[in-house]
Amino acid sequence: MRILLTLFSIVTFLVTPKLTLAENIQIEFTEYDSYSSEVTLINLGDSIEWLPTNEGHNVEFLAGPKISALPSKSEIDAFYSVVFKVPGVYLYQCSPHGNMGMLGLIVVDNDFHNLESIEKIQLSRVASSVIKRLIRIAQSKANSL
Ligand SMILES: [Cu+2]
Repeated sequence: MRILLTLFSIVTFLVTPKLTLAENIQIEFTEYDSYSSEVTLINLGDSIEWLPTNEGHNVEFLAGPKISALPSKSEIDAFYSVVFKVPGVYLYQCSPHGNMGMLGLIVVDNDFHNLESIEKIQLSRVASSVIKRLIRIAQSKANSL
């Protein structure tokens, strides 16, 4: 009987499709005028929540795979949540601190097809060098998946 049960559970394990449930990732505003996660790789359908754990920050999307359908800008010091339904690379900044390098990159489904449009964005010198660094991190994270 025990053998049958074991066999049954092995077979069940083998035939059950792997369920990938949508994840919810949290990013905090830090006291160093930065996001707690600068580069975030997620799957299609996952959501990201930005927590106003430090004052004076928000989330403003600068680029994404569908420029016409970028998430709206969040209020300063407000909780913010976005579900990502289009694969690609998204760039966002904190409106008051973007020029100082408070930026974040999100890659949905490991899809870098619109990376060029992100590299072309004209920002301050500090912001541009931060974006270059974030892109390098994203690519090395993607390669190690
Ligand atoms: Cu800020």
